[in-house]
Amino acid sequence: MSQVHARTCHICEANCGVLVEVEGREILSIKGNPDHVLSRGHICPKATAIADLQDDPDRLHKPLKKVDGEWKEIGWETAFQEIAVKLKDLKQAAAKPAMYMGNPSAHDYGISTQVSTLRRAMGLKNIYSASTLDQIPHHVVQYHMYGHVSLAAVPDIDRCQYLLIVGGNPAASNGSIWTVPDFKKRVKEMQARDGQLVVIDPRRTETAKLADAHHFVKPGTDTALFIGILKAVFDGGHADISRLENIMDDSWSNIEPAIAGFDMAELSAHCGISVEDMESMAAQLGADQPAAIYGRMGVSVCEFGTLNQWLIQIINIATGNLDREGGTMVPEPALDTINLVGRGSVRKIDTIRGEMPVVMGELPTITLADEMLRDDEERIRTLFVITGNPVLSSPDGARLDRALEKLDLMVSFDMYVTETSRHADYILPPCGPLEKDHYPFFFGPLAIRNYASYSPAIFDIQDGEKADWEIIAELAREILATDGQDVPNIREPRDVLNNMLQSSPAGLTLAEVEAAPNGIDLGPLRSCMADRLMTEDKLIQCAHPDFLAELQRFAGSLGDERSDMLRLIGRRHVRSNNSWLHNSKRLLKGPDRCTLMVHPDDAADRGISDGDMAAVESRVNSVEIVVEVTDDVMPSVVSIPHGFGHGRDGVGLSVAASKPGVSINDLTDPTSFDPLSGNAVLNATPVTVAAIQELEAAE
Ligand SMILES: Nc1nc2c(c(=O)[nH]1)N[C@H]1C(S)=C(S)[C@@H](COP(=O)(O)OP(=O)(O)OC[C@H]3O[C@@H](n4cnc5c(=O)[nH]c(N)nc54)[C@H](O)[C@@H]3O)O[C@H]1N2
Ligand SMILES: Nc1nc2c(c(=O)[nH]1)N[C@H]1C(S)=C(S)[C@@H](COP(=O)(O)OP(=O)(O)OC[C@H]3O[C@@H](n4cnc5c(=O)[nH]c(N)nc54)[C@H](O)[C@@H]3O)O[C@H]1N2
Ligand code: SF4
Ligand SMILES: [Mo]
Repeated sequence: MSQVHARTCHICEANCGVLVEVEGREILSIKGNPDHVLSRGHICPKATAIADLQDDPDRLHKPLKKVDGEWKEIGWETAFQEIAVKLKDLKQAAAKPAMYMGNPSAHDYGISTQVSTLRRAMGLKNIYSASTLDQIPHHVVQYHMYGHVSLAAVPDIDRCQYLLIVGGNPAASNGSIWTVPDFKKRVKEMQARDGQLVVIDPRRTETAKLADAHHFVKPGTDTALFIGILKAVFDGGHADISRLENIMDDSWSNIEPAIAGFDMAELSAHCGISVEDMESMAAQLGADQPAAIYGRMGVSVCEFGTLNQWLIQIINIATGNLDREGGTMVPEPALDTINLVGRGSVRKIDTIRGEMPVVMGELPTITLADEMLRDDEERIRTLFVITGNPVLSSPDGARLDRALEKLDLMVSFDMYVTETSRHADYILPPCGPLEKDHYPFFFGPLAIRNYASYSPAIFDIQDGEKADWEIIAELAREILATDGQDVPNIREPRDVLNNMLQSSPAGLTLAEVEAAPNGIDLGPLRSCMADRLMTEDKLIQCAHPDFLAELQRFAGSLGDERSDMLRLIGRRHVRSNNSWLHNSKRLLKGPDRCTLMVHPDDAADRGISDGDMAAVESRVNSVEIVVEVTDDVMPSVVSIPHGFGHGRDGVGLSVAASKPGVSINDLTDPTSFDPLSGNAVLNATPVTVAAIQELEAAE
């Protein structure tokens, strides 16, 4: 007899409700749950791929140890003991340890409940993570302006009338720092009530194709656009802070003078968007209608990422749209991590690259390879990688790949032998995804409605296997015991979850949430900023001095000659997720997606046709890749999706190996970064592109 289990998909930030039909341990189907309170039946192709993950023959089931270059299965106790002893020896030799945490750990609340014990056991204060390849600029801005690294205001799309998306592609990504399942339908609903979506992107993306207007922007230049819009808001009389002024500090008055000296024509020339278009965006944002500007990866992972995210907040404030129904609003989720965890921190630390920001204890991942390759006593010699694949995800991944070989001890917490974990001494694999429970711990605070949704595990964990949280907790205890330190009792994730739910304002118990398989809807977002602010004076700190100084730095860079090289940007596809879903047969179906998109004019200039192979070269490296000629990218811009490059030796992903592609991060450059956050620059990489035949002829 088959059974249907309601659950939420854990793969991306949308956390869609799914219905999983099983018979015994066989998965019969995975479909959207029409009754889920947030996703209303929406899913994307990745949901069905959970079946491929669960049943993947390449998935590891036992700990692996590398012996003379070969993998050998060992027992858990042996693995934990050996790692603890090696770590102790290395600590005695004063060898520096480090940890890198990847993206999927944000989608497994169990990991969050245990990892601090492992960090303590390893003697770590700071870690590296995918956050500094992603959204750290948001945290810096939120910390300074609102008093908490995670206090984010998200577009209230269901009541919005004008939505300006800059450098985000939620039609493919399903939203980021914005839990917005069913994005496309919500856009259609907005358009049906005469609302408008406008998109700014160097590529005519899936989101741009849904929009009422799309403008190309030169990669890495959006700061000029934001300043232009803000100037047009002030100069056009569209500013209205009457709703917010009671919760704004005096530094607001510094902003208009700080941008007064910018020239609209110069800003327009820099970013490629006309003065009229900037003025029209300002007028729409400032009109008598709820409106919002939202910016994501395209404006975060660039040199002025923090400045960009600050300007976005300022535009929403200036136009009276922050904390407004239909504008951007701060969620009040059933599990309120904002109130329950500390405000976070923004500090500086000495690194091999000089002083660098450390945000929430996260060191810039762009420095990780250098720290492993340095030749003094500060060299990182031990690395634990939890749910991460930095060889494919961080800039100059090829160099990181080489650096990992120098480690004295590397432990990967991963279910595959990946481009990264192939370097490990030990791989500790978790149980299958449907053997874990799930709660959208980090995503309730980013969701378009206030809600709760808990998913129990569907299958029992197989004999001899463990969930990630158990692996982390048990290894941490073994390390502490080996060191002769106090060994704490394990706090089960479900207990932590229950406590946190009960301590949150909604006061729900886990039992109540569990009894509602479609989730509990706590209603639309509410104006609540005044109560949520965590700055010392409970006011929005409008213009932190760092942001004003950064504005000056941007002003100083405006006249700089930009090289006439092509600019490389990334892209995401709905059938892929970072580096780790390419082993799913269902998702890999269809054409090869790891192509170099080139505008027809740029292709013609180089004698390249669709389907040809081209060599792409940046400062750090070069790759060879098949070309897709398309006017979906603007002239002078080329695009490669990230997360490919599975052709390296020893990778245990047999499906991915059939279409390995190349890694864009063999071209991106870790010497470029956002100085206020330490975040990597992953777009606008200067590159040359040449036809392979031409290169061969020249040789
Ligand atoms: N050029 C370029 N680079 C980028 C980006 C870009 O846009 N352009 N995007 C960046 C962003 S936003 C991110 S978040 C990073 C992601 O970068 P990372 O987090 O470093 O890499 P992922 O590709 O997410 O790899 C996740 C790894 O975790 C494993 N894994 C998956 N689920 C589980 C699990 O439940 N348990 C365990 N133990 N392991 C699991 C997978 O097998 C995989 O090896 O990439 C960044 N890199
Ligand atoms: N299908 C799928 N979904 C995903 C993921 C995935 O890999 N695949 N990854 C998940 C993760 S970890 C994250 S962080 C989110 C990211 O979510 P998004 O930020 O929505 O996704 P991206 O595709 O990175 O969107 C960035 C957009 O910025 C554009 N861009 C590049 N450079 C510039 C620039 O200089 N200026 C402007 N204005 N735009 C620019 C790109 O063309 C791209 O369309 O997606 C999540 N969801
Ligand atoms: S959008 Fe797709 S991958 Fe993301 S949660 Fe929904 S079904 Fe899962
Ligand atoms: Mo991400």
